[in-house]
Amino acid sequence: MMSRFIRRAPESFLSRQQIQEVRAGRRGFLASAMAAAGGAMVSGQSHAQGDPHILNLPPHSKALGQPVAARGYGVPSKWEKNLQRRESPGLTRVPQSSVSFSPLQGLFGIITPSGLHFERHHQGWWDVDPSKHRLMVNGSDDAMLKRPMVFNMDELMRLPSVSRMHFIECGANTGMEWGNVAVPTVQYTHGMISCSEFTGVPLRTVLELCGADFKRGKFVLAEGADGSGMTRTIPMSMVMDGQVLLAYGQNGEMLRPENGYPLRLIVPGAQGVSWVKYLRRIELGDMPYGSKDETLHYVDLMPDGLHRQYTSIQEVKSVITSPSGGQVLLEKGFHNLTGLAWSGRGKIKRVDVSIDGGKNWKPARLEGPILSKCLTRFNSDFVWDGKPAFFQSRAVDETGQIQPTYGELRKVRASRSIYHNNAIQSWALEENGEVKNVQLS
Ligand SMILES: Nc1nc2c(c(=O)[nH]1)N[C@H]1C(S)=C(S)[C@@H](COP(=O)(O)O)O[C@H]1N2
Ligand SMILES: [Mo]
Repeated sequence: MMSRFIRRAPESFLSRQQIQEVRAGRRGFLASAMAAAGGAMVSGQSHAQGDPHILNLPPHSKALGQPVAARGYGVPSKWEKNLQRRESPGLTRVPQSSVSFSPLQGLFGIITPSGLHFERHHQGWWDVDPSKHRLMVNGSDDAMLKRPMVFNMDELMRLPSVSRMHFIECGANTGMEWGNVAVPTVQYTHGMISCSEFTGVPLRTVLELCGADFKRGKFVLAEGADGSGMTRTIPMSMVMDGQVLLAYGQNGEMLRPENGYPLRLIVPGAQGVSWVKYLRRIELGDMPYGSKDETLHYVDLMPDGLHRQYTSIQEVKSVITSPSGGQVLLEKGFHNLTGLAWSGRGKIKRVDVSIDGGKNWKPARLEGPILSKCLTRFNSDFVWDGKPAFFQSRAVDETGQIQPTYGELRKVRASRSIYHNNAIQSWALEENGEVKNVQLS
């Protein structure tokens, strides 16, 4: 539901004239806003204008509602149609090799509804028949893994399972800001992150079952079944503590096809590309594999002209999701600043918020649960006096890593990267209430 004080971005319910009406404090705002949202709240309107002594109940208070199980699988309210994952126009040449961004500005808490999870496909998505899907586990030589095996989904789902809440962030999230492109909304600056409860079998369990040599085996190769030939090297140091999962579950049900149904790799803290979807093979080896997606792509161009490889950890980062770019504050007075913080190295320890572009900071309230390698929700009070402001958030993780300013980040990384931009995001609030994406160093 829309807040009375914030117009949602970017596909707003309210026209400029309606915003003026609210500012002028005119009654009937609610009715016109609801009508603009796509439906007439007829009785609401007459309620506001009619005789206050006559109880004029809306139809939903006077008649029978919809029958039970009218929908075998529930869907969001028709009033919430605005909240969609969206493709950034012109970002890629074909829609099969593209990204859809999660609408962070309209989400609450830390779990991303599965239908709004961001998508990144290198070669389009598939709805793979789970009865035909197989996972092969082998070694780079016979001694590396004593019992190579092929599992079907039933066999994998019989094994001891765990459920864990983790974020997944594409390494290219916020990538356009390296060039200070200043895309308009938080959906496009930070929407390649989502967070779910995943269920599956620890990869370590399956490797043990197959008789893996954990002394020689230092890396695994994960391979997807789609046409992108997605292969990534995962160091066994990540696998050994049981955090890497062969997952089939997402938010209490099977994975969505867009997210790799029926099987994907979960690599908590690592960039999205390592979370191979439609997972069909795991190979244990003693060297990094140097596949195309870790030598040509997913490398960071450093100031000295060399590329950094295998930088997979998503460093500490945060963003204020509301108010954020494209939104409009309709009134002065109290507003709740809310946002998300995360770190690929563990738990979030603290988030500070600034309303003056980083001159002064105050700690935000962290909402529980605060979990490792998971999104953390923060909130902070803001009383708007009508003057311009610059909203920023700065996260610190349990290892003591602090989110850098653009100035600090560019000193080390320069400006020609695509991936791993974890700089502090700034939103400028203008006197007319409009919020815009700006880059402060
Ligand atoms: N098989 C396969 N796995 C893949 C990809 C892909 O195109 N094919 N894209 C990767 C990238 S770059 C990212 S960011 C994540 C995105 O996961 P999602 O689509 O579930 O959000 O999946 C990764 N795993
Ligand atoms: Mo990605």
